[in-house]
Amino acid sequence: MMGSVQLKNFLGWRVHVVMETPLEKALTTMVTTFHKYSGREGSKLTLSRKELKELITTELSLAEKMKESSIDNLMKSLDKNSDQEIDFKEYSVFLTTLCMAYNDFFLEDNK
Ligand SMILES: [Ca+2]
Repeated sequence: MMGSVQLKNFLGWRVHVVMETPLEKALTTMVTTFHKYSGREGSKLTLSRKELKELITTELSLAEKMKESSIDNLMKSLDKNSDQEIDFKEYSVFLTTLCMAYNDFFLEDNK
């Protein structure tokens, strides 16, 4: 039924989902991907270095064979408050950076 509201149980939260558009689906993926990894060890709301490595090497094909030193550098650059964990805000900055790189590729391809 068009416009119908379904209740989805995600991490125990009751989320109302009304006919998700592609952009909304992308946002949902960005959020759920974070939580898929953040819940693996330590704090459930942040990514440890190990969780960050698992996320980027599994979810980003360009990072599949990233060197340990590159992961260290990425971790250092994302961890703005230097608590050795990547919180959702720090992860959002990472996604924004990726988004801008994708836009640059898009503009380059459409010249
Ligand atoms: Ca941090």
